[in-house]
Amino acid sequence: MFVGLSDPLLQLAHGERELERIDAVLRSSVETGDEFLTQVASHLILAGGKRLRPLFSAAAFSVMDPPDGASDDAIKGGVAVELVQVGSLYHDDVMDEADMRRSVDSVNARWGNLTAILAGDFLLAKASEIAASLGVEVAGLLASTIGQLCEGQVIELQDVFNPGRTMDRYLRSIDGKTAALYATACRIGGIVADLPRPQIDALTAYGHSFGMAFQVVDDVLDTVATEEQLGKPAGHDLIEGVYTLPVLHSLEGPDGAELKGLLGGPLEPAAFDTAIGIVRSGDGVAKALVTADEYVSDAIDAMSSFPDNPVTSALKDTAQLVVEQARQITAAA
Ligand code: GRG
Repeated sequence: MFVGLSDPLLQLAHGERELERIDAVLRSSVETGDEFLTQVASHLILAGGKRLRPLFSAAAFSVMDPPDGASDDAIKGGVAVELVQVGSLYHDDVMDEADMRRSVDSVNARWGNLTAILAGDFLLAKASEIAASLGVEVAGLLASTIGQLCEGQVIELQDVFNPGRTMDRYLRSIDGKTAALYATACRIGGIVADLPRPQIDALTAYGHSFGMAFQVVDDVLDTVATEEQLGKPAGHDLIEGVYTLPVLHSLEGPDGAELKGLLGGPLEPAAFDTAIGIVRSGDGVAKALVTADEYVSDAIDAMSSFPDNPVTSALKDTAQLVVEQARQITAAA
């Protein structure tokens, strides 16, 4: 999913080289004396992933376009963020009993829940170790971000199978579970570049708004995209009782009462087809995409205090692409 979203960052002068550096540090960070733990901890890292968050750390470092690109510390900071991302996916797949991730078996499907939880913990520990090597501020920031991820996930959990879920609680949940990590990826790049505080805050604001747009679009795509496009089963959120923005808008639409009658508990296959049909055919998807557009505008505005250069253009282009891709997939669905 989100094919090509990293392209603007990879097309920068140092982009491909920075991706290679990120991958090398990422792989070596999960090598242990225990062959089995190394295999399990590397599983999703080797399976793929866009590495968007570490690429953001590198780009944030380079926002004034230094000739040599990102420093080793910026790469390490990005790797710490990616390890949190991957660790949270291990845990998320246990919670959701998911079988597939990054188009391969999930860790829990291959080795069981206990191994997946422990390996996820191990990835968080490695992330913390790397963050600590970058100083107290980065270590504290990463720790509080892990806390925000958990808070966002807990808000979501409390609202499972609740058709009365409010948009405010939906937004608070995605703020914690997704936007916080993008904000931190950008912030770490700015911190290790020793940028002035207002610039670090502007990068953080960019990452936060980008992350909000990203998750809204991720939720739209779960509703409209195919299993092949997603690399995991489609309509998963609805099945799991996670009612996201397109569903919440549809509940307020003309077929809202019928949809509400179907939701609130596990769905039989026929009821699932009806429910997802209502969401796809109404204006809930379009309304959610308007919200995503607003966050993209906020992300671009946050970059306005920086000079025009290839790095700032690439960050703005990446934000634009999130919603453009979603509109293309939605139009073709
Ligand atoms: C253990 C840190 C920790 C947290 C526990 C399980 C949990 C609380 C949080 C999970 C939050 C979660 C899974 C959010 C979804 C984030 C998301 C949009 C993932 C997909 O990101 P992409 O599309 O995936 O960037 P790739 O594979 O490219 O990295």
